[in-house]
Amino acid sequence: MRLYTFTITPNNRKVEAFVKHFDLDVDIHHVSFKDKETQSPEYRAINPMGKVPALVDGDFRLWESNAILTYLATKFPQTKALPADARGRADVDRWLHWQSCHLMPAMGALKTAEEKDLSAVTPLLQILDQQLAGREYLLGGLTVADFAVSAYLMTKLGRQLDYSACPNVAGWVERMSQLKGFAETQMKMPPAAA
Ligand SMILES: N[C@@H](CCC(=O)N[C@@H](CS)C(=O)NCC(=O)O)C(=O)O
Repeated sequence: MRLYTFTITPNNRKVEAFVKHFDLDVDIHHVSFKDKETQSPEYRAINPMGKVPALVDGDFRLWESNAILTYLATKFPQTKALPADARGRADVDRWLHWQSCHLMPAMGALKTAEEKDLSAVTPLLQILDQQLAGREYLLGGLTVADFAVSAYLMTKLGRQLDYSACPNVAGWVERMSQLKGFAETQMKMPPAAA
């Protein structure tokens, strides 16, 4: 199984962190944007969107980071990162969709807005904070949803948000950052030029 990735973005880091956290038998390939690798016909045959991440498992080619997360959790049940019962699975799906339909656009808007308008992000953090009250992870035990959502709050922008009104989120992001997978995918800033 081979994962095509580019660690620095949250959609990639969430999957790479999952693989590393559970030491999954997955070959990690960092694509070269400099060489326009994702635009090559070979890569487009894997992901016609020309984006990362993507996963190749034999003749199966999968793209969309959250689909990759649930596929890996299904293929490697020892991770216990995807509940098998209908409600548990639906709960995970809820947070995966919430991340891609709500959190990602709200964070994306922050990047492009001239005036940083937090009005879209603040209510989302409050909802997350309520969910995390009394829980170590989003659904109690560690699931793929924790990887998908927390990766967005570990970006440079995510780390700059004000968490004073949502201490449960702050504690959870800190716990997630310390997990092996996220610690190993921490991007180091290059040393400042002399
Ligand atoms: N919804 C997709 C988003 C994939 C995506 O936009 N990947 C970006 C990096 S986060 C990418 O490959 N950008 C390079 C490009 O568009 O050329 C997912 O979750 O996998």
